[in-house]
Amino acid sequence: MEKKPITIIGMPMDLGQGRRGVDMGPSAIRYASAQRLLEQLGYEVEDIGDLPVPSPESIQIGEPKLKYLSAIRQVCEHLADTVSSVVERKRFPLVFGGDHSMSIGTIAGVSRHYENLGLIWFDAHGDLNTGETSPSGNIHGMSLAVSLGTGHTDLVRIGGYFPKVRPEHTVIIGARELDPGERTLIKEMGIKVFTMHEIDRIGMARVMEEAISIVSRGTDGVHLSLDLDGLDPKDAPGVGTPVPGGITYRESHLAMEMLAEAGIITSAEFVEVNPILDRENQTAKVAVALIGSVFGMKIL
Ligand code: EXY
Ligand code: MN
Ligand code: MN
Ligand code: MN
Repeated sequence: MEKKPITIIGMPMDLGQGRRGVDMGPSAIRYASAQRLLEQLGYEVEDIGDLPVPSPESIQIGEPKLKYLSAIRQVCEHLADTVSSVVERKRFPLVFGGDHSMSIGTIAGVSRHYENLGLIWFDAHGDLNTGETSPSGNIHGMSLAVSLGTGHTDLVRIGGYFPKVRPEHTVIIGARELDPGERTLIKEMGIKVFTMHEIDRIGMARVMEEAISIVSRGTDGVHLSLDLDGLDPKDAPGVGTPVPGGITYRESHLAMEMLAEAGIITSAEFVEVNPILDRENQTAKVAVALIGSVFGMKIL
């Protein structure tokens, strides 16, 4: 990967789910020395700080099937503009979360600069629900559907256009908890999902070879949306929706190392780090180690 200058953006989003603490994720990742590691790898790095997010106590929850819809829309519009200006300055946007609803904004801000954006969604979940299918009304479980153009119009239209990405340029890696509505959408849209079953059967190296080929075919950029709950909770305990039987620490590093080798990633976000649920900042440290691997840190 060329050593493009990097801009870190903190996105303390916690309105997309109900467990307090994930808004401290950006601080936890900074505390695990993300910027220092990237500079040691030879990158010029700026950190523009955290974007503002209203506290859940200070606003109305709104429609129970789309909790905090209006505030999340406003925050994601601001994030989209901020990310877009980073891309315009020919810098690499690296966003620290915050819950996964923020990716609606990140992807809106990135995809306007590409004809066809590829997307790698590393996650235990599909994040493919809509207000109609969601079991929780939490928008962090809808963010991939929204980026694919499916969901409430106030979210789908963020950035002023839709869809942001197409199913044929999208892969999900690590899924092991999918709701009925998500399974239906996966079939309808033909989204490629490498569940934990595939990872166990064919191995992460083969999964990544296939995933890299899918997301780079016919695209001019690739976004990595890495939800730390894609890893096994033993390796990443500090997440709001842990699911046992996840991707191991080494499998996740192999995935990042292969992405670095392929040199295809043009923007990235690391989300769902919740320090309140963590053990001695372990999950933020894992996030930083994975950031190092995707930016070219090698074992030897
Ligand atoms: N599928 C469940 C829901 O929609 O509520 C759980 C979603 C968890 C989403 C986390 C961010 O990946
Ligand atoms: Mn907050
Ligand atoms: Mn997610
Ligand atoms: Mn998840």
